[in-house]
Amino acid sequence: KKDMITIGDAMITLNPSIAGPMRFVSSFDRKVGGAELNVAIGCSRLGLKTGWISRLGNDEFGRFIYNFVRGEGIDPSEVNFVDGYPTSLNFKEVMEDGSGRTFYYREKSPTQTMTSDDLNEDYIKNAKLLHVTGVFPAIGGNNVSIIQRALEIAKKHNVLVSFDPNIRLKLWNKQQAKETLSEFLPYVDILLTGEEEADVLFGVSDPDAIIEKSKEAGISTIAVKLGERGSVGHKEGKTLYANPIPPSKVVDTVGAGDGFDTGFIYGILNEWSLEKILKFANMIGSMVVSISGDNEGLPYLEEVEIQLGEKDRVER
Ligand code: KDG
Repeated sequence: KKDMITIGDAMITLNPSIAGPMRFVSSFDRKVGGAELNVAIGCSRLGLKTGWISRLGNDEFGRFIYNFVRGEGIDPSEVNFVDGYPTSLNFKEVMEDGSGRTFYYREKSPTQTMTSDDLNEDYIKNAKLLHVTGVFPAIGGNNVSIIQRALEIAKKHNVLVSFDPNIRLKLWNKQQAKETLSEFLPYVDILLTGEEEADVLFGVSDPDAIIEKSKEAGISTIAVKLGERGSVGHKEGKTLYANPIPPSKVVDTVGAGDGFDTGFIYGILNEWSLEKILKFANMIGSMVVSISGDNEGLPYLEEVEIQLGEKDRVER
């Protein structure tokens, strides 16, 4: 049985070799990105059994991502290569303070060739948790109905559902995002959201108000990610605020939210207390921003334990 599986669209991420406006960047490092895949990578590094459902272009970049996924120990058995749809690209601009912009080349994503009939019910049934986000449904094709069907299968078999709205306004507008993602909420057990995304979904951005609205939508476990201000969690009727854990250095903020999700999911599957989960998830988010790349900073379990002071680090 898998601990967590996800459905997502991945890309070759081209990370700039220098900070500053992209028009002056002349070389890029070839990396891998994709919000849902990042979470699978993070969970796998923590020691969970993971799987990723996707499609890749039948090309060199597709092969590279496939092998990367395998190298991270993620099950790729529900990933197929398709002709005529090149593997997507994402060029990143990163400023000196770690903030930045992304430029997608993903109008014809290989995942647009999938339909909900391609979903393997047994595969979903045999997972403890299904993680979905707002990126995959924003890609077009049949992606909305694929997520809808996956959620129905998950509910039917009591598979936990975690959901990160991950609203990418370069892919769709707020109205489209709200209409589509609101339909998913009745299936969600764990909501992992930022304040701005909650504002799109619920029209509120204060953590207490977000928690209220989420509960009205039937969601019992909630995390509100506040970035450098920490996070607020709600579980079993209890709401807690967790202090931020400042990173050693802010290098690249992309992927911090995925890192938080990874830690939160790990804590839920291990039935930890909310306090412990929030601290762990905040720590992973903080570790991710100190390293360049969308998922390179996602830590192995032992590295988090060392950072949390639970384990000693032996250097030499
Ligand atoms: O959350 C990080 C992702 O956003 C990044 O790895 C790639 O932009 C991306 C996406 O759409 O998945």
